Amino acid sequence: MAVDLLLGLQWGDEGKGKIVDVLTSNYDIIARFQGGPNAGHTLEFDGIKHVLHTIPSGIFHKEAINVVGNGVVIDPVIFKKELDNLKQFDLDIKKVLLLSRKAHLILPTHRLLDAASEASKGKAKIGSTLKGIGPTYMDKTGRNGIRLGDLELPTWKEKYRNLADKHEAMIGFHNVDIQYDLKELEKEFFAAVKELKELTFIDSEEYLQQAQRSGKSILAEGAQGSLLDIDFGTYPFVTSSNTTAAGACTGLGVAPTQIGEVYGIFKAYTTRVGSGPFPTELDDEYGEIMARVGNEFGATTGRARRCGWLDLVALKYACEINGVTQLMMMKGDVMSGFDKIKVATAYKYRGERIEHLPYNIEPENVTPIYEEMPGWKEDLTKLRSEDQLPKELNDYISFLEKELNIPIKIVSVGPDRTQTIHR
Ligand code: 2SA
Ligand code: MG
Repeated sequence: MAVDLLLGLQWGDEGKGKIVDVLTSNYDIIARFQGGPNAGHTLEFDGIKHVLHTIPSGIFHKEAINVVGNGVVIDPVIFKKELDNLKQFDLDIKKVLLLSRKAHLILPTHRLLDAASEASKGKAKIGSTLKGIGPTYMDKTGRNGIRLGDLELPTWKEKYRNLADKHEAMIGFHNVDIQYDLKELEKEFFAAVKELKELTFIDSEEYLQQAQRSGKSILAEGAQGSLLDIDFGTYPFVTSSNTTAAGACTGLGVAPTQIGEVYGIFKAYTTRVGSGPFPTELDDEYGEIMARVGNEFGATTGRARRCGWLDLVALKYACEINGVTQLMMMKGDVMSGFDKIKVATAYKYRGERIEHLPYNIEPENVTPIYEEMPGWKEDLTKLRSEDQLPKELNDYISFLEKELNIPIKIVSVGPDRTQTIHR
């Protein structure tokens, strides 16, 4: 059986959590392959909203097995809180949640280093979620990291001490005023590690290969979005992992030849949280409505998300990098009542029209060139089938399908599981 991928095509918050939840009934295993508690995957069903950070979005379906892959970074403290929130669901957590021994640990000092690094950058800060993501991946690639599997060894505390001491010295180098009480943070950390060690650790690459051989279906769940990819995103305003399709191969131990469908999720408009260029960003009433009606606030940090029109130049780029085979369009309902809808189909780049994403998309280099079409008036949130969609929305969908040359298979009309139209 192939491994299918589900990826965000913009700057994150496309609605991955909801769609994984909708698709989970088709899969035996849901696996996260990168990122960590910087992610905020929101699921809504039975009138309740749930936000997951590190735990895969298949957790609410009792039959699904959820794997946290080697490419993920885990903060035991946040993980413990997520587990505590799940206690009300009566899950056999040791059975339905499996953690890769090769996943790296976020230490309290990684979080402090993240804060120090951001503070030292001043206005040029990345706008990170301050969850210690960058410093943890730095220790991974720098070959200093502590992995989940290390917790099974008697020497891990020694390794921890050496690394934490080094981090403290590094915090000093940043020369910023970061207040902290490491003893307190460590108390919380060690208590959380103790609970983490109660869970099931596996060699996840081996587990997933074996699962495939025995005919199990696997869905790999991406976090953040393609434009936040460490290689292909708007560097340096990116996260520290490969959020694109290739990240699923390295983050799970799945070969490229084993990848099946690549589901690409995008919003009918665009949002971005944190710093960095955003060519179609709006500072007008349309952007204000997107933010308000779309409830565009960070699911992890609560920060207001920046909003703008759909950027097809960037979206095409993401579809190509990921090899997207099916698209899913989210939040069209938010734009109901707009008299017009705009889509950037090209950029004016240093005076010339271009249709690809250039190296530098800072505002001084890039101005979007828009196509405009009429909006739809109808409230979409109660619609449940394709034949109920208003003509203007169908025209918008057809336009995007033609431009991207990929079918849009799901149109989401609200956050709830049931507000999902299959085409
Ligand atoms: P980090 O913390 O080092 O990964 O931050 C680097 C950049 O990546 C962005 N980033 C995100 N963007 C959108 N959504 C994310 N998850 C949360 C959510 C974010 C939140 O679902 O809303 O609550 O603020 C996410 N995680 C990282 C981040 O904004 C930086 O630009
Ligand atoms: Mg999110």
